Amino acid sequence: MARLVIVSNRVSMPRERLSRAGGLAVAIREALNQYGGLWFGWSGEMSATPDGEPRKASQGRVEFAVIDLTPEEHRLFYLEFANSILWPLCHYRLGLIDFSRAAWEGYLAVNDRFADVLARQLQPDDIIWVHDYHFIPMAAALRRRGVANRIGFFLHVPFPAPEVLAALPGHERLVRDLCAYDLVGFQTKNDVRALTEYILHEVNGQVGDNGHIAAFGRTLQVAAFPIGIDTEGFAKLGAAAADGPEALRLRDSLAGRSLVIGVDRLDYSKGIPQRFEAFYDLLSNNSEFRGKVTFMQVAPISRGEVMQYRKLRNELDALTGRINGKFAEFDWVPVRYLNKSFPRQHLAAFYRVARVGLITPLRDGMNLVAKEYVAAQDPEDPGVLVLSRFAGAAREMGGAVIVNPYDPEHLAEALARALKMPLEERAQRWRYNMDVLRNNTITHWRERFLKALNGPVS
Ligand code: GDG
Repeated sequence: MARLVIVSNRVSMPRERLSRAGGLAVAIREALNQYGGLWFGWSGEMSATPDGEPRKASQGRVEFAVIDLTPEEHRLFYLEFANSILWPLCHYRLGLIDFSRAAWEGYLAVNDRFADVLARQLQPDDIIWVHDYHFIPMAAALRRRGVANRIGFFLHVPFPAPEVLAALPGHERLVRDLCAYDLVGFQTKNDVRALTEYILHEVNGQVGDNGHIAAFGRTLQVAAFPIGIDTEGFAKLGAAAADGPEALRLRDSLAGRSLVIGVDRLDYSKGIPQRFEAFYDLLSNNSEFRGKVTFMQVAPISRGEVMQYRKLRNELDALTGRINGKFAEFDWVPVRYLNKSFPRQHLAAFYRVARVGLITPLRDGMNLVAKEYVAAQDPEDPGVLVLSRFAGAAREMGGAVIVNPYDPEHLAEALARALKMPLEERAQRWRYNMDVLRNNTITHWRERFLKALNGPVS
């Protein structure tokens, strides 16, 4: 069988805990654990001179090869182009984009340097699977170095609609480079439509049946591969955590109150301030919930070096103070705001105890937390998922209460409805969602993608 080579910005090495990990690292590690192969990317570290050879490690059937970024590459490629330009662009936040040509050139240069190092590691029949927005130009950079292997790309974040993408100087080059892949995978059909509309209307390319694209002198396939989780694994984690020490401590501390939970990297795409506002509205307009509901937001700090993220942190500190200052009683604090990460087992316990999972991103490629929340529930007495229509997961989770996160009053009403929902309806909605999760696990996702990547492109 051909070797699988995975490329992603951040590689988490064998001994690294996935405690602060985002969705991508969780998904890749679960995929590689089952299949084996090579994981290549950035070490997460910086060194003054660019390294020509990667540092290697291995664990079981998985090999790891990483290189450092120079401080300047880290600034231009990672902090500026990836996280202050592409990330807001893909999340429809044009006002937050801070474009510079130096960042764009730094992004292309890092893709070239990574392609140089990777090209020397490759064997002719390797299947290469590149992940996410950091490395959109990777296939084109590899092709320039004579790499003829099959190369697939999966975008974990949303692909912006053509009018939004067009705000990026260099958008045509970016899409041309994207067309150097054999297969481009997105989270949802919406994202597929955004690319095909761009191909049709911006560059006069052709889009055939079954997602075949002809553009820039190449043919490739584009399709939706909604990412899943290890459903049974997470369900077991939830069941095992139900009577574990964290669940007991948490239940004890709630003293019979209902728990609403949010878990997100501290990121402006996740709609956390809007969620806090909604909880404020719930308590303001419904005195019946005062003293009866606790909202716990787990939000580990992410990309703390980027200014927008520091601003968000200040905003949430202020909101927490405002809500608790106004409503807290000597024996009840309405908001528990935790700027730290927890082991997965603890998260599973928190999900299991929570009556409502409140997941309200303003835009999200998929949102794995929504899926994990559902999987961790007690089948006999499940909680309710309240989910933003702008999360990719909303396309699958038909049993969720779907909300518009931009409307705090409507969010507060949905929250009230979820808190009062009778067992029969909760169980029915949960069964629907759980069936979806069982039919589209992380394994299905990986296998569907790799099958399509191995298949012929006509
Ligand atoms: C990107 C896309 C897409 C969170 N806090 C802790 C912790 N986590 C874990 C969660 C979950 C993951 O991190 C977060 O995944 P999401 O999907 O919610 O969000 P992103 O990080 O933005 O991921 C997203 C995803 O890629 C996959 O394609 O769904 O749309 O933005 O697994 O459980 N894990 C631990 N402690 C924490 O405190 N251990």
